[in-house]
Amino acid sequence: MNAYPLAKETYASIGVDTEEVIKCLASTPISLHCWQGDDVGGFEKAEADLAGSGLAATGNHPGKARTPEELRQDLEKALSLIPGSHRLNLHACYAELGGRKTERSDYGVAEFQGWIDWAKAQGLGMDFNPSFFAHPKASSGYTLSSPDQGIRDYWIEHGKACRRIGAEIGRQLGSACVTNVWIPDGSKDLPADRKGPRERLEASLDAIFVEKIDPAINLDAVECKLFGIGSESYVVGSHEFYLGYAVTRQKLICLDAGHFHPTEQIADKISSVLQFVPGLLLHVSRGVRWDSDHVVLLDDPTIAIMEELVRGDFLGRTHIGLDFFDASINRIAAWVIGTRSAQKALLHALLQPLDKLRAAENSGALWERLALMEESKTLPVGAVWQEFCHRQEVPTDWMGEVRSYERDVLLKRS
Ligand code: RNT
Ligand code: ZN
Repeated sequence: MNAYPLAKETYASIGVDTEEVIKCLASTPISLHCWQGDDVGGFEKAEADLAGSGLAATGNHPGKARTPEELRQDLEKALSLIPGSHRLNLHACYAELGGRKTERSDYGVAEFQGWIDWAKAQGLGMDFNPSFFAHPKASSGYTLSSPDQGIRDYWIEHGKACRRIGAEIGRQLGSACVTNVWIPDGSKDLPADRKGPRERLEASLDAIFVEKIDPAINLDAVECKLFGIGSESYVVGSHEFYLGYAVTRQKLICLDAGHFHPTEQIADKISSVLQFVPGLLLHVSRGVRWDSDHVVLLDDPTIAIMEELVRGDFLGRTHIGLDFFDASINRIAAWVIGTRSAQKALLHALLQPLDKLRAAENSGALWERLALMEESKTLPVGAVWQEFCHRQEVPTDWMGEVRSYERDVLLKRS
C-alpha cells in the first residue's frame, strides 16, 4: 500500500507541493563526520589521546574502524542506508601517512589523496578540519592562543596547510570545501588573563587566513564553544569572540548545537548571524546535560533549526554538518540514525504551510498561526519520507542491513 498519493493530496490542500519538497530534500547534502566511525581516533598513530582536548567519546561497542579502508567501508555501508547525496567531513588527523612521520604543519594533499579519490568515486563532496588536538603540541591545553610562540607557529602552519588542502579538495571535487577551525584552548580553573589568549588567537587566525583562496574551492569557518571537559572556566574561542571575528573578517560561522548553555538552542541565532556573515556551518548535534555529542534525533531543537533554514530561505548559505560521536552503540547505526533524523527534521520544516503561517501572522491571527503549527505536526510526514527513501532506493529495513554488517564485518574486527 502506497500512502504517498494521499499524502500528496493532503499537503496540496494546504498549499504545499510535496514534489518540490522531495526535490529540495534530495538536493540538500548533509556532511557526514568521519569521526563517528572510530571515536575521534584518526590514523596518525595507534591510539589517539583525547585528553586535554575537551572531547570525550564514551563506550566500547565492538567493531570500530582501525584503518582508513575500514572507515571508508563503514561509511559506504552507512551511506547506502541514507537517502540523498551527501558529503564527507574529514579531520586532518585522518591523514594517511603511509608509515612516514610527517608533522601536521607539513601536511599536503598527498596525505589526503586517498580520501579525495574515494569521495570522487562515491560522488561525495568533502569538507575539512585542521586538528588542533590529540597531539603533544596541544598538551598544554593551548594551541593558537598559546603564550609560546613556537607552539603558535606550529599550529598556524597546520591551519595554513589545511586551507591549501581544503582548496585542493574543492578543486578536485568541483565543490567548495568548508574548512572549519575549532581549537580546544581554555582553562579548567579561573584564568588570571582572559584577554591575552584572545588577542593571540585573533593574530594567529589572521596569520592562517592571510593567503587569499577562491571561495569557489574553499570556504573558511570558525567554531565557538562555551565550555569543555577541562576547560570549564574559560574557553578562548567563545561565541562573542568568533562572532566578532567572523563578522569583521567575513568568515562563515559554525554553530554547534552542543556549544552553548545546556538549555540554549541555536535555532534563534541563525537569522541573526546570517545578517552579518556570508554563510553558516552547522554542527548538528545533541547535547544531553553537557556537550555530550549524542546521536541527532528528530527532536524539537533539530526541527527548530531546520525551520529557520527554510523560513529564512537560508538553505543556500548554510552548510549542514553533523557532529556527534557515540562509542556505545553500533557506529554505522549512529551515522544512519543521526543523518536520517536531520533529514527528517528538514522534511518536517519543508512540509509546513509557510504561506498560511505567514498570512496568519501578518493578519494578526495568532491563534491560527499556533493552530497551523500544531496541526501540521500530525500530517502524513512519514508517507512523504517513505516515498523519498523509495525513490532514492534506500531499503526500508535498514536495521536488518546493519545487523548483518555487524555480524559479518564488525564482529570480525578484534
Ligand atoms: C568540539 C567541536 C568540534 C569537534 C570536531 C571533532 O567541541 O564540536 O567540532 O567535535 O571537530
Ligand atoms: Zn562541533
